[in-house]
Amino acid sequence: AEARPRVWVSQPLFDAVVEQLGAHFDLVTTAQVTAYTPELMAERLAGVDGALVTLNERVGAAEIAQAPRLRAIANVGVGYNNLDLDALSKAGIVATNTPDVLTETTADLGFSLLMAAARRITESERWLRDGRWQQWSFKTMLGADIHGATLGILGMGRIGQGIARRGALGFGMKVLYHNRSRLPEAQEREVGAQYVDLDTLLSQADHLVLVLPYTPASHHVINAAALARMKPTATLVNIARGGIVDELALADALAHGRLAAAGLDVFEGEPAVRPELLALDNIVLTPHIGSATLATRQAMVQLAVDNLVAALGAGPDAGQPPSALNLEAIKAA
Ligand code: 8YV
Repeated sequence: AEARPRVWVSQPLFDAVVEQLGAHFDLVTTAQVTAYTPELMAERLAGVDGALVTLNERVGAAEIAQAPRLRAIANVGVGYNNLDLDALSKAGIVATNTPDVLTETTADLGFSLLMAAARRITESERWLRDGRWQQWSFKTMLGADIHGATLGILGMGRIGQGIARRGALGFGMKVLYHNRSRLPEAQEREVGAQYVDLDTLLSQADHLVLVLPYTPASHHVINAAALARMKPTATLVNIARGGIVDELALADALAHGRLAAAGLDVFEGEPAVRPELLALDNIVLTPHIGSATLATRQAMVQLAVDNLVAALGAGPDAGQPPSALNLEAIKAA
């Protein structure tokens, strides 16, 4: 019999999914690693035909060069800045991600962070638990309104549109957005958002949510100059990738009253979080849980598995993974 493809799974998965993978592949599992070095990644990828990876696992040209058997990388997550798509395409390796299944869950978390930051919920709770609530007062923990405010969204993909709908339909917000490309008018109407340039977005938003992919072009888009354009009463929420924000500039703006509050689910050096951010009270910090509900995580892993099975030539979608990122680029390479 022909040897079954070998597949490396980088993180412990749900049992039902492991069983499905086991039906098609010989599985290689390894202990969880916080930060892979390129050497260790290369070692993990060296003898396998496919891999199921997360945002922690960087797959670049150096790693691929040492993985002659590798034919497919299934990324669990919609963002794939951990993958060097060019290098993968040149090497003929199919890369896939997990869009759609996490859209609404991640939009929920974005809105939660916005509300928690603007209404100072976690700060209030710390204060209460510290025993500092001596008496009710008119001026205790005054926050900013969500309803009726102007919501700015930077990045208008699926998740951005989910945030826009929540703001426009649920909270009566005026929704402005900026994106690499403008949405068709009908779609703008459907999500209730209006296109503006970046400068207008920064200066008019009462609350700004970042939901754009992390690329060289979006590195530190929110830097000191961008923060200076924002209202001092504004809230900033980042549910995209940490590197989009200059965290030291953000900490400085929050510490000196140039920005009211922030909610961050992602960090430049995660899982490490800068002490400058941890020191602030007007910030809500969550450990990259945007897609973290049981149903959504299961759906993401299932989609990654379906992709991997198809990419390695098995199952009903053989050769046509449901969310491949580079089939065209491989053909062109
Ligand atoms: C994932 C995410 O938890 O989808 C993304 O882009 O950041 C999260 O949903 C993460 O990517 C897991 O690999």
